Amino acid sequence: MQKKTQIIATAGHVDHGKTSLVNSLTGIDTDTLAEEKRRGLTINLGYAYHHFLSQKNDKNYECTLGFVDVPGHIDFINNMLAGVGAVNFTLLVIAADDGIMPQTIEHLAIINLLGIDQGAVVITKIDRVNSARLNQVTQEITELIVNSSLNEAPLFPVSSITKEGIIDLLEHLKTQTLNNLKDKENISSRHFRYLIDRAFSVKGIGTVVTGSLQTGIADVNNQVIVSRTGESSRIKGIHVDGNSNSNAESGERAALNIDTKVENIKRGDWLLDQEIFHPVTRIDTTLTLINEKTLIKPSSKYHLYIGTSHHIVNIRFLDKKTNLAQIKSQKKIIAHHGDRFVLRDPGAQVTLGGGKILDIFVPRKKRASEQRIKTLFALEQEDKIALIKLLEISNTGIDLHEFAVNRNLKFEKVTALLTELEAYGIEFLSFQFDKKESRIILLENYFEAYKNLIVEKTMNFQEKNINLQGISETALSAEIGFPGSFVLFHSIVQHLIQVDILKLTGTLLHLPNHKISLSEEDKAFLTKVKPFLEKSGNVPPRTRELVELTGIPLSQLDKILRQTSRAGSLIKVADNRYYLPETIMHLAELTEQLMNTHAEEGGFSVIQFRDETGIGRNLCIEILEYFDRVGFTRRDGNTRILRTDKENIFG
Ligand SMILES: Nc1nc2c(ncn2[C@@H]2O[C@H](COP(=O)(O)OP(=O)(O)O)[C@@H](O)[C@H]2O)c(=O)[nH]1
Ligand SMILES: [Mg+2]
Repeated sequence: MQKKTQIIATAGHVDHGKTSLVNSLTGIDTDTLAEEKRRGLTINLGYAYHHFLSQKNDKNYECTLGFVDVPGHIDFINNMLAGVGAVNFTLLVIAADDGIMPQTIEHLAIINLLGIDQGAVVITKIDRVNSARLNQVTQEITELIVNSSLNEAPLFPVSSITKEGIIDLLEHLKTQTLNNLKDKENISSRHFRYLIDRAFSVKGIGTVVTGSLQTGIADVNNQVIVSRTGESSRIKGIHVDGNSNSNAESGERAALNIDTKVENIKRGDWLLDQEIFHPVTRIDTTLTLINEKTLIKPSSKYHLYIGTSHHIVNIRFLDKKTNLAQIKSQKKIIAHHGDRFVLRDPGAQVTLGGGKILDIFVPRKKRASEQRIKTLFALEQEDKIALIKLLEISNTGIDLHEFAVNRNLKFEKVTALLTELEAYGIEFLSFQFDKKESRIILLENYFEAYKNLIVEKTMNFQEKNINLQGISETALSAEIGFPGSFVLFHSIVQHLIQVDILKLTGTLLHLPNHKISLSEEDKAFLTKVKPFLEKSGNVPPRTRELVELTGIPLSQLDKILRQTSRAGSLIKVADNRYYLPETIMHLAELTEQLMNTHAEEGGFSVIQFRDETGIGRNLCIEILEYFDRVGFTRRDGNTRILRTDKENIFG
């Protein structure tokens, strides 16, 4: 039988009858703590379930109404935020006798900031008032909600003492559950994300967490990441309100037994798929203030509530005219596009505002440039529109891996979006990199503009430097002032080589028809020098040694060596050492083998390179530094890694 679940959080002022209402609806008392009993007041989140079978269009459904009962008292607003932070449906509870009170207003503001637009308003304690009072309070509530996300929510007058109105409310909630087409999209297109509200240890079973699946599916034996530590952990068992299950889906609450120490987990942490684990300290967001006059000071520390977690952050508006802001947190935050947050003041006394996460990949520079603001506006849109708008404005392309992680999209979903874009006739190029499945897409128009510029600059260079074979990739990139990443420029150049618009000789780029002919003198020189270089293999003679071997005077030899290397016939590795291109190619091949052997360690050292090639250490360093310069390798501390295939650099 198909399942349908609706998780509902209560909200409203203390003593207005939230806990009694959940009890009337489910028969369960959620105030279970001794202190809660003694004080007659909810402190921590309480959970209660109501199960029922239902039918729709001749189909049977196993349905669950899950209630998260939150505290109304101002002292426990943290817990209230954690409760509503995990749901998309709320019951705003207001007592008929008291009417609208401070936490009624504050909780409604929070619901509004969290963008919760599904829910009902429940007027409780109607047994205590006459009909005139009920009409009056109904009128006041209608006026209160009109400008909030609950403006379309129905009103239910009830009494938990006489049970008047309870059945009507329950029937309404049941219908809502059935109509709530469980977000199939959230299950098929998005990775597993699970928000933790409790963690404890059970004798003989181990660590158990309870919480809600925000997206995706949990299956027994899945490996998931524990956000606090980044460690991988196995799901050993799944309980959906009391019953052992083989899986749980987006929208459901579930208890998971996981293979991790309980000390590693707290309320507010996440379990998530490895693919989307990306903790950050800077996030770009929208920010709406409840009171427009509130001054947000970049130097103040604010309280940020997101999901079921709490962080101390700095926040600043990126642009005075917009509602775009940047959050900076000392501790890492787990968030994804579209997540809502609430901001409270430095003393954690008042709710100031809230907003929506736009981007967890914040650029290090130009954080509030015109281009960045445009990008953030594009990011406000839903997936497909955002992709189209980003393509239009991104002259440095869109990194699809980042796009997918930011939005918690499976890569298949991104690929499907690209197919849709193509069907619309939007033309773009897709450049693939070594990182698995990662790609940058670039609008055709931008590519064309770069192509024309590259051809023009290469031609100019050739005209000005008639005795040079071509221009290096780095020089060309600087020449056209390429605004994007090294990898993107490299990919564009590679693409132009493949379609015969550019040609690579040695490490120099030129137009295909461009050839420089060596002077007779240079040719004679090469014929004379080449045998010495060939004979000496991986360690060619230094310039001074060549003087002795060839009998050509140093100053003259130096000049000809430089000239022939500019023409691409020799490669200058150090000031006093020139290599034949084929020897460099051979060393590059050894380097690739070395990289393969040491892939697991993440790179190779100078010593390993020395042992592989049999070349002395000092010369090894010179060769590797040359490889770094031309973009074949990259140094990272004591190790080196390959940046690209040797063919891309050495032709
Ligand atoms: N007369 C009357 N009292 C109620 C009703 N609902 C709750 N109460 C009482 O109001 C007090 C606070 O209720 P509780 O559910 O704990 O409120 P909460 O703080 O919003 O969870 C308790 O003494 C309840 O018995 C109602 O519908 N009618
Ligand atoms: Mg309560």
